[in-house]
Amino acid sequence: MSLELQLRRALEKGEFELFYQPLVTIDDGAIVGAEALIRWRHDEVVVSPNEFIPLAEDTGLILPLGEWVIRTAAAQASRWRHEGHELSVSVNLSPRQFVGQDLVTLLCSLIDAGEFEPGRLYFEVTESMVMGDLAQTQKIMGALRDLGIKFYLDDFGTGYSSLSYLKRLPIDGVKIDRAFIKDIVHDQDSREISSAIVSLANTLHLAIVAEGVETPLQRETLLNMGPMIIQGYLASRPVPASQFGLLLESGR
Ligand code: G
Ligand code: G
Ligand code: NA
Repeated sequence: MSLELQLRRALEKGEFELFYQPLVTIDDGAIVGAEALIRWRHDEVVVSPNEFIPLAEDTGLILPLGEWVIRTAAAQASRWRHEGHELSVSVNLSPRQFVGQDLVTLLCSLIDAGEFEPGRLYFEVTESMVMGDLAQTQKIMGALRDLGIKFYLDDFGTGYSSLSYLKRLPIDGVKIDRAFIKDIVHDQDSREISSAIVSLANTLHLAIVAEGVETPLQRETLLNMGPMIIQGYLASRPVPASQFGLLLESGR
């Protein structure tokens, strides 16, 4: 069976699952968010999205798959909220979803179903995704923002951001790419770039998330740059929702 067909079957059979990785405040480690990361449980093996997202994008399967991701993440955010946990949930958008899917209609249906908390769902978009047709991007992001969606600019620092975009689009925060965090302790360039991103984000009143924080020393280096949110193996790997629930319970 082709991988494409296997993916279609997997969607019908409910073999996809969202894992969640905590976003925590750098100073006290409080969980303020979760990034939803898709997994495929296939023949008892957990398959990484790197193995199937590119194909899903090429074949258009990313549209139903992406809709499932948004619905599932929004429902999970509501569940946590009803359990008394104040956190946001972010999902990754593919470029094709951003332009090719009626995200506004989808979100309206979630709002009607009571499965969506305005202000708690973030879409993670990349620089290349939003750098095309500025008027079109402003229209899409503006409509979604009006419905209560927030935006993180993902993998920040690796693309070609025109800084004016940061001001002209409704972006709430930037995620510093883990390529910079990886060498931040020993490499002065990585440290200076990270520090420059932090200054820029502070100037523009954007939230800052440092990705891929794995060690206490990386955390300490970032702590010197000011308040921010960190994400990475130091706090936790991405885990199934049930396990994430335990992290939330132990954090209170
Ligand atoms: O979770 P992991 O680090 O293995 O994810 C690998 C890549 O897959 C990351 O770049 C991540 O952004 C992407 N990815 C994970 N989940 C989703 C998803 O639901 N939709 C899209 N479009 N990409 C995802
Ligand atoms: O930004 P993006 O969506 O590409 O990032 C998500 C990816 O990063 C996922 O594949 C996730 O598993 C991975 N990831 C999360 N934390 C860490 C970390 O601390 N170290 C490394 N190497 N990868 C991480
Ligand atoms: Na992401």
